[in-house]
Amino acid sequence: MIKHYRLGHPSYETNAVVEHIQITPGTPSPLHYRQTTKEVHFDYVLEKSDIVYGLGENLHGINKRGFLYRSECRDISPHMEGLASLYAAHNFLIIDGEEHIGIFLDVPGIVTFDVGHSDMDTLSISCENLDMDVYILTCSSTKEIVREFRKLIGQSYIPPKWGFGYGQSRFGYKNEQDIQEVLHTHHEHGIPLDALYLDIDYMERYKDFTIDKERFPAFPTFVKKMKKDNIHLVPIIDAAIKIEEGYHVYEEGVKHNYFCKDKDGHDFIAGVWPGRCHFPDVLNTEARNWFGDQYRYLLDQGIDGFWNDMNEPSIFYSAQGIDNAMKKVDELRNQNLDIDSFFSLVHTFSHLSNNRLDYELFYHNVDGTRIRHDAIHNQYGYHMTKAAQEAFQRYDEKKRFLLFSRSSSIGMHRYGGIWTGDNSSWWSHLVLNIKMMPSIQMCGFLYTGADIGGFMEDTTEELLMRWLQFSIFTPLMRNHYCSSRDQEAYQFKNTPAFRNIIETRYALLPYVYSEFMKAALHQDFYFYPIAFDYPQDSIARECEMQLFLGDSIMIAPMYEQNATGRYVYLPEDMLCLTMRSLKDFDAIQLPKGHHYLPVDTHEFTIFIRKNKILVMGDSALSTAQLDDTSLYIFAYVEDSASYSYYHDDGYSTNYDVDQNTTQISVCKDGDTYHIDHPSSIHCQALCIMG
Ligand code: MIG
Repeated sequence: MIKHYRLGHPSYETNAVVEHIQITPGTPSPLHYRQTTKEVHFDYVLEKSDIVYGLGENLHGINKRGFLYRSECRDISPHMEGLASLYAAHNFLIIDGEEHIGIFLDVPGIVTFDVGHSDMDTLSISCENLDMDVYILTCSSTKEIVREFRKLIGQSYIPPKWGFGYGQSRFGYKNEQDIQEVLHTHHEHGIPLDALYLDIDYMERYKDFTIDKERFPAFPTFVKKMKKDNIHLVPIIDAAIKIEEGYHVYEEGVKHNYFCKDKDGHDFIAGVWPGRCHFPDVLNTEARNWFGDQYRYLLDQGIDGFWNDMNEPSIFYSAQGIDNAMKKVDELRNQNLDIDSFFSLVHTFSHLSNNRLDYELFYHNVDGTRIRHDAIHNQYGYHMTKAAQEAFQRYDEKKRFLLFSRSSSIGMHRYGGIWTGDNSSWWSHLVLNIKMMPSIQMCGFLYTGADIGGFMEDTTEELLMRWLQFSIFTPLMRNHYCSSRDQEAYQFKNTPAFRNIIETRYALLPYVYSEFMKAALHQDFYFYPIAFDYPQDSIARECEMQLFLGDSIMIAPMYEQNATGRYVYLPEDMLCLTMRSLKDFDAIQLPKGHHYLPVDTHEFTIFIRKNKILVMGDSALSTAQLDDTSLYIFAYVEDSASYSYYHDDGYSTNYDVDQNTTQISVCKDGDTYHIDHPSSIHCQALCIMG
């Protein structure tokens, strides 16, 4: 059951939810409501065994207990343990105990979640915005809560199938030759690839919707040439527009008042990549449509995928901030700097970027209503992405476009996916990646992934290999970095092992894609915690380094340097595949319980659940060359197993039709197995045990 409460008079419509639910008077029970003049608080006393799930893209574990979180979209890195927020505002959490309670705060401003940080037994949510909608979901299970919540917020964004292929990216590829070379080397080593990403260097001095003519002299021809090799180029788009006479995006924006304003009504100036910039007012319908239409410049040249960056929005400095800092320098020049004055000088500069106070300096015109940015701060990335996706649909409503964003809040999940920003090449960030995936997906963002290998700092062969082994399961599979050590899959000694891992991703695509599509279309599950299916199993409730993936499998990634094996807890009997490649694997039936499994550096495991089927196919150099009608069957069959296999053309938007799903089943008949499948699909048993 979902109850909708309204506090105060929310004047801004986030459109996070798509279902209309009548308002229940009063305050959101069973939360304990308190209000001070400055804040509202919702408290809830946690039992020792309660788990708190959710909060999407954030730090720490799957169980959020013990820490403080803040929904405040920020451009922040490195992602240190002490942070309270990253780039997103995902205000949904679940209390899982005797009762199952889902809480969604539909509010565009900043919210703080103290999940047993100040008092280990108290969940305390606070918000400076006194006007908001609160949804309380009560269901018989945690899984049901997630399903109901996802119904409430509407269908998740569905990317084209090539968005599930492997992508390579670097903040540092400079020109056509660099890109060409990266493609060539992947292919030389037989490593599949679907996408090459263009970071800001493709632009003319960091101006959105321009292409540097020296670096890419014949861009449309280059795009076509890449397409022939089944490679999609995916350019980055930044939130801020450079102030420059003659730059048409700037001039049009000024002319039509499409930029955010300062308190005096002038276009607000913020320093970002290109220097002084304006922010398109994507919360204004007309400005949003205009901004979205700018993507046509690239669409017309054959581009069909984008990543939206810096849309928290990130501010290096405001005019006012830099002015104050410079004044401070003048003031202190030639002075004796003691501990106080020295650190105050340092502080002035170190707090220039992404300073909360700068968000109080500009205003949106929300279709006639002037709203100061800080009140709706968490909506900016969402609306930049909405701008793009709506424009793509106007451009070609029959086609899917790849789109993911750095900043997000709930509601945006209908328009695009997210990547998890500037992580580091640390083992702890591989762990964070694993734990973050199910939390993000609970909040509706199904299409997601991290920068594989780590964005900042130098990766190592072992870290990248383990990270890739996990990432063959994530919807977005992109290696992206900015460090000086080359990080492409062919840069290390054991290239064949890297190829095998990425080939296995392509072999897994029939399953990965089928599970993703079913999850998106039916509010079903892609990644989810083991405890969701075993809420009474006290060990399963604490398992965070294993995940269920869809209907048939569990994964238990390797995540430690020098480890050649790990403990795995099976909440039920399973068939364990230890894989080196699609056709080089060992299979062993394991009973429910604890196991130590050897998993050498070039190996990874997949666990098939009882009476479940895993479908795989042959790998190919790109998703376009995959044959999704010829499947290998891996199955653990005690008596019979069946699988709903979803497949489609991978690019059109009429995906929600019954013909796309077919049934495959395996029956045990004495010592033999019989596979039942539609005649349109060819099935071959590769490993069936039971
Ligand atoms: O200030 O475009 O998270 O993926 O490579 C950094 C350069 C701006 C941040 C993104 C990262 C991207 C980088 N961007």
